[in-house]
Amino acid sequence: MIPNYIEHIGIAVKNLDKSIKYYEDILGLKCYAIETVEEQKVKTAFFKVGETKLELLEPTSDDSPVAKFIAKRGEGVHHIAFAVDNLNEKLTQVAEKGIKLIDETSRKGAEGLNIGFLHPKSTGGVLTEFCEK
Ligand code: CMX
Repeated sequence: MIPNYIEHIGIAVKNLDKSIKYYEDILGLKCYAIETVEEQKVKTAFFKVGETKLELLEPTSDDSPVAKFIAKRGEGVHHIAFAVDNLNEKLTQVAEKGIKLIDETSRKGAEGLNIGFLHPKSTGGVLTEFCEK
């Protein structure tokens, strides 16, 4: 299974406004969308860098997976998302190869994408997301 490209890199932040300022003022990128994903308990901000995006993730509650991540590890790179075709088929394929899935089947993520996560404990410590338009 070959992913098409890196769709986005997720970055956990404590304060979205403060972090947006860094990416805009220092790196010169432009935030093109801010979206709250209720199901994931995060507020997101997106930047395009070529074909790949950066997704800043601010937790919206203390029991958000991102709040837990920041409490344990601090701010920083949280996950890598690969664009794939036939998402559910790809999740099944990697599970058959022994990878632990967080999502057995796809669910809805930011920007209306279908998403599915692989557990970092079976991917060498990198929380991995597959997504499909
Ligand atoms: N990257 C790497 N390792 C991670 C991690 C991450 N993002 N998040 C947690 N871990 C590690 C922890 O450090 C911990 O390791 P140790 O046992 O060695 O300390 C282990 O995984 C278990 O972590 P935990 O804090 O006990 O948290 P949970 O098991 O409750 O949850 C996870 C971990 C990955 C299953 C959960 O965060 C999850 O389901 N994530 C997917 C959903 C998500 O992250 N949504 C937010 C973004 C959504 C979006 O992009 O829209």
